[in-house]
Amino acid sequence: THVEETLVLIKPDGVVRNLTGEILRRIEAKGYKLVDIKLVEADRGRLGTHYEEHAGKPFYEPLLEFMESGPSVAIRVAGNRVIEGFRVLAGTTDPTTAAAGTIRGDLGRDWGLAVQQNLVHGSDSPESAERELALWFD
Ligand code: DAT
Ligand code: MG
Repeated sequence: THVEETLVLIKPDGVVRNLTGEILRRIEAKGYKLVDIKLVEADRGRLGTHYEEHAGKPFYEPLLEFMESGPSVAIRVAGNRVIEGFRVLAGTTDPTTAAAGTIRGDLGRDWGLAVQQNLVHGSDSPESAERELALWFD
């Protein structure tokens, strides 16, 4: 086994739609452990750093505005190969075409909403996980 930690965010759309419990249920059902968890109203500084790889892209500003629109739940999650595994659980970025059985595929809404409203974030590599966990947790 290869135990890792990853940063999961339940984004403002997930919180406002009362899906926090359902998303946590899926993470725990998979066998992952919740190591730390908190509700956060992230400021622009933190969000800009979090999404710095996307700075300058057309969706960057709308993405930050959306992430500032309400609280997110930040979770430190531990588990065997959890970095890749959580992203499989989350499904692909666009909920429109995310596979059934995934968080985005089952719960994401395709009512002409922007792609950024895709319920969750998960770190995409060990380097990202280390950087993002340091950014969101002390
Ligand atoms: P992911 O969240 O699956 O890692 P990403 O890192 O490529 O995806 O992008 C970060 C977020 O930005 C993503 O969750 C939603 C938004 N986003 C990505 N591509 C987009 C696009 N083409 N149009 C609008 N929003 C987009
Ligand atoms: Mg990403």
